[in-house]
Amino acid sequence: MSDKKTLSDWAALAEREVKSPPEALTWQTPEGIAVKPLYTEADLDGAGHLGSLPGFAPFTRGPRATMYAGRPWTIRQYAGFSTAEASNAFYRKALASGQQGVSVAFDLATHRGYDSDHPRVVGDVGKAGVAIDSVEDMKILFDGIPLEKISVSMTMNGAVIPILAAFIVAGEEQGVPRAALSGTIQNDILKEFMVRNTYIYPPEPSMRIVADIIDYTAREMPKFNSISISGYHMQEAGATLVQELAFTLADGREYVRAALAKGLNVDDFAGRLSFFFAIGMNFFMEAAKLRAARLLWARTMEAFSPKKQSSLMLRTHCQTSGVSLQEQDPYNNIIRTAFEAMSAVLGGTQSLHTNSFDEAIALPTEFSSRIARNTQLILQHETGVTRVVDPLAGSYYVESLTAELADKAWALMEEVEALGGMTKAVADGLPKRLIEEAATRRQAAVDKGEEVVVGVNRYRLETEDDHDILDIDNAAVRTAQIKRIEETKRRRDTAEVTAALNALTEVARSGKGNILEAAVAAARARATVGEISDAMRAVFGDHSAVPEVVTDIYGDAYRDEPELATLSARLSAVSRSIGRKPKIMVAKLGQDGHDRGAKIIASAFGDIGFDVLAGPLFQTPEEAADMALAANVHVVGVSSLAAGHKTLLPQLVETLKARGGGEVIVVCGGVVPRQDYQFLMDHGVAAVFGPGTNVMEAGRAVLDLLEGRLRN
Ligand code: DCA
Repeated sequence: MSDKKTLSDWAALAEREVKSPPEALTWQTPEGIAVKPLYTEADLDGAGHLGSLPGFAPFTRGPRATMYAGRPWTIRQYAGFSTAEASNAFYRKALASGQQGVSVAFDLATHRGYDSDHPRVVGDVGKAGVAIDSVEDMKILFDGIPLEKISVSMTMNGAVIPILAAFIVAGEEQGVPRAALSGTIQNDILKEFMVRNTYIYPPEPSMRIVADIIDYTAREMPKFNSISISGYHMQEAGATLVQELAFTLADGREYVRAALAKGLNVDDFAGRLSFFFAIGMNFFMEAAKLRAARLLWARTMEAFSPKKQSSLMLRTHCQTSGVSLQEQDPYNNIIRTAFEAMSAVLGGTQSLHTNSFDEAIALPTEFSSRIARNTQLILQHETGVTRVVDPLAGSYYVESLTAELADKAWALMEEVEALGGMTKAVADGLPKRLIEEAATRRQAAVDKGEEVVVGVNRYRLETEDDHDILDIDNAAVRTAQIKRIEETKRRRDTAEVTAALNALTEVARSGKGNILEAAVAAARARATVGEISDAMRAVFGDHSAVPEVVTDIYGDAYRDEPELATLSARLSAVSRSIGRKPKIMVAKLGQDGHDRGAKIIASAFGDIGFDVLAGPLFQTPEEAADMALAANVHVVGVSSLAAGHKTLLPQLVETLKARGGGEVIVVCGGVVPRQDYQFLMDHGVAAVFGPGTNVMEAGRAVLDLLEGRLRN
């Protein structure tokens, strides 16, 4: 019995097993990849990337020859909350327990270049990250952490200049010259305009800032990675893996061009460009994505004719997916994160953050952080995955996925090139639109149960247990920060500060000199983050985006479903009794720029038949109330993802009442812990939609409220 079986033999056998041709088992992924139930050698025909070795271009199999066998990836947990003191204590404890690098999460006030005493950021200070106002805070943040040994990553894009400047000065004052500082600054502004929204200035001056940082670090900080070109937030905003791959690498290409335009030599900076990807639940495809990313980056960089091999090398950090975390049955998140971490490691990441299981609802507690960290320690020490380089190589499926992802992403990168590069594509809105369409499509698939999420749309618990969450006393943090700002300002030499800030403004205005260099002098003189940001604002101005909403994606997915027809009929009845379509304003308050949820709601509610007004980002409660009243809306739906809800929602309700809008129904959705629902209801919020809410259900609930108002 040695006759060799063919694929047709297999197909016949498969058909007998499942009673339909095996093609029926093909899975169409959101990337447009048809994943078949079986891969064989035949699938590798034409896959040109095979046969390379790790450590050599194009680095598909990994940037280092020995990979984790020589040195495992860096366990780098992203963290930061409340004050510099509290975050410092957290880092020191984490480092003592096995963490290997630091990664700082800043609060949204800092991200957007506001000091903690600014009236626009009352609800944001210390909430979703640590509040940093000057070098004084930065020194406390790294107190007792030897900056010549521990590499520090800082997720900062908007206020990247004052933050990096403060870090450099904190190093200096710790006795570590900047040349010895190792770490990474995110400094990736293009994806901010696309998805994350923590920008400050318009795209053009923002690109100059990126290039100035690359220039400065190339000259002065040889161990520091000048940028972390990030796809993470694209996937979080709903991008497919092909979109994440293509737009991230296209962003990278744009930064290379910006640095070259400054007159830099490609080999002087390319080796210090780094990347950052999300790792979601599509296990093999995520690993293949990292392999494809390295392959494509080498191809992209070859066009710039570098001499050094390291200029072609893609090195990356990864973070497990935040959107894959669920509020319902949250211990499932530990399992999700472990699989995602394994996938990142099989893909060959250099550094990894594993999410804590409670991050779908609040900042991680010490307990949940420990489990997240231990997930990586167990991977490194107990599973044996570190022993062999790129163990998935040669898998028919994974190699085929690597090739297919690379081809599709390259085609999308070419589309971006045809538009004139990523800055132009971003201005044109193409990436944002494609990502928002993909996000809305996915939401409809989850709501309809086509995509199973355990504990959410299947196997849901009858009752959910309460879990401890970390709640920050935002008012206390703000008071402490304001006190330190006042002290810092009292002690400094005002004339020196003014001169340094004026010099910075002049560098920004004239286009001559390096912005970061000028900012380091200002930070040293104890100018605050807000003052340094304002010194550039004076020349560059603020960027403001016009919210756009995609249409007909959610509605199309539900077109043949009776649910939509029932809802639309109810909506028409309400419209008839009030003489117009019910109008809802979807609002974002404070500095929270996470707008995936708001965009999906605006888009889906529009498709259901509501008259939708999409509010701009960064409104104060007062501004949102004024806009809602001027537009005569029936409902304001606030989307809150950055923990500002307990401060901002009550202010909105109060302002509406005070200005004659007591009738307006206020609802809230997003990352709101159950523990806070009653507080919000007590402060006039009519309904709260937590994570995992089905949009159709939210639509029904809002109609219930409207009908209730009509009856009374
Ligand atoms: N054998 C010998 N040396 C090795 C090996 C090996 N197998 N693997 C790594 N190394 C070396 C590296 O060359 C590097 O030294 P170098 O900087 O002098 O070249 C050092 O060990 C550290 O390794 P690396 O892989 O660079 O890991 P990290 O320092 O953790 O940097 C990177 C990872 C992605 C490049 C960085 O940008 C980063 O940490 N990003 C984090 C971004 C982040 O946290 N974002 C928050 C959301």
